[in-house]
Amino acid sequence: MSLLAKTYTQRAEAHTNAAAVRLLRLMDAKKTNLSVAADVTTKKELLHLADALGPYICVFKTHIDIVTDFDQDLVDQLEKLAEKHSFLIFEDRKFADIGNTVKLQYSAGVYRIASWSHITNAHPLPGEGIVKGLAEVGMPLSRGLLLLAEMSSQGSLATGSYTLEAVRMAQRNRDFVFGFIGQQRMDVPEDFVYLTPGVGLEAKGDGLGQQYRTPEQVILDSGCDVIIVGRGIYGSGDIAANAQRYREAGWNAYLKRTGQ
Ligand code: 5IU
Repeated sequence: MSLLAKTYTQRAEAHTNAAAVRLLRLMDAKKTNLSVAADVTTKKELLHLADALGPYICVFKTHIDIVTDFDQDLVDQLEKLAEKHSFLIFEDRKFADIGNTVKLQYSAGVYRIASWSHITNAHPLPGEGIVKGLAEVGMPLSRGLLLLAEMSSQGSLATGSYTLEAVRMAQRNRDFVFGFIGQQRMDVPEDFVYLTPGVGLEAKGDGLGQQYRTPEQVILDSGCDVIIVGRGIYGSGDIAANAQRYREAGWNAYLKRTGQ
């Protein structure tokens, strides 16, 4: 059976990483492959989005360093909401330094990301030491890592042989690296989970280089697994209704792909 015809639950069997297994199972259980990108700058807004959108999503994606009034209570409450609504937290930190430095950035500082974020991501740019450093912190906590294989923005330099090297790096570190942030699935035998930003049902871009594709293009045509949507959901109107639309579009594309 081809990987793309399998359900998320069936694909969980191909993973040893605890965050990956949890994610794949909860997507089928909740019937959602939607992740919300919560790029908001106050604690109140962030918690509101997590509570209001929690029922519709599998992953809540944060940029914790843009929250002006960040405190430990914010992550305590976020963790409670993750339990309440059964979603995973993904701090979109995009680590990009040498192994020793990212280890400290991941575990220490104001944010102590590893202590609350189930998933985080890293640029393969510095070489494999970045994965090794993050794994030393993340593996004992059952965390999972995504490598940035491609970006959605115009003129991204992460293409061609860079993207292929990202995949090879992931293949060598499958205990911790369970997938990618990318725009299209790469044809390799291993099962990797693809989370894909740059998703919009109406807008085609944002004037700052962002490029949008539809959930169907992402899940069905490009073989990715999770759609990441930010402003398409919280940018205007009824956020729950918007989330439901994206959830349905993403889920229908998955049902079509798996022939369910
Ligand atoms: N994001 C991208 N493109 C990428 C990567 C991350 O847009 O290639 I890697 C992030 C940035 C933002 C979210 O947090 O995903 C997309 O938000 P909008 O749907 O509002 O454009």
